[in-house]
Amino acid sequence: MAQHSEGTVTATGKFLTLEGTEGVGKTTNLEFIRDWLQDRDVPLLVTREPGGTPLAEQLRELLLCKRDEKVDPVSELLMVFAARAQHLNTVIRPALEQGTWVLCDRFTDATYAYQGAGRGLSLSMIESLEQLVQQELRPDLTLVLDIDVEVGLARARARADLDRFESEQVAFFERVRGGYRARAEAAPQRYRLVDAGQPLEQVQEDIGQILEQLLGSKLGG
Ligand code: T5A
Repeated sequence: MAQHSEGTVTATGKFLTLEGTEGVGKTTNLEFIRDWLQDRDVPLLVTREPGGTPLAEQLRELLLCKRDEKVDPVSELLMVFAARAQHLNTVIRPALEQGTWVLCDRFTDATYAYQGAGRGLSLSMIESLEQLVQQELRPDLTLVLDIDVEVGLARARARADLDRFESEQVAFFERVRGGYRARAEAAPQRYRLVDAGQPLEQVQEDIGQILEQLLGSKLGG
């Protein structure tokens, strides 16, 4: 169940999000979760943030590309939420309302972690935008893949050229990781922290167990 702007609760698909710092293995595990759910005939839409619509993907490019001009954190925050409004209202909400589950690679927890804990923007500023853009809609379940920052960055570096966020200093990612962990600890009914430093097989074993619980309706909204 997900709660909607009118305050009514309707039968909808479940809204799952996957989060974590750089190199944590989100893309790898998103594919695992997709296959796991599809094997059990769950109607599923897989999408990502920033992005998920043509306009939001353009905003993603603007956000990620390296540039000489320093990007103001509030400007960054507003671009993230501009992309989110488009994505939420044209893709995510309609899918959930049709009973389709949505699996999203990052969502607003990334904003709290990167723009909040990482850049130092105030919680109240982010909460105001979250309320404006999402009203009452929140994920039913958020998997936070957690890893030592240096290990994750080494994986990210080995994979591809670094984007604007990935080029930040280790201290920035330590704050981001702390932001994720604090949110997960504050609301254990919605979040599951997964040790992503383990061998991939064990990470996926842990994720599979969480999904079993979700399908058995022991988790989520
Ligand atoms: N952002 C986003 C914000 O600042 N605010 C916001 O509100 C939002 C929504 C782009 C950036 O946007 C910022 C945060 C981000 O910096 P992104 O593209 O989702 O977001 O970010 P990435 O971190 O680049 O995500 P990816 O999914 O592309 O990379 P990952 O998580 O690094 O995942 P993956 O699967 O490519 O894994 C990296 C490598 O590790 C290996 C994989 O094979 C791969 O080579 N690996 C493992 N190796 C050993 N053991 C394991 N258990 C492994 N798991 C994976």
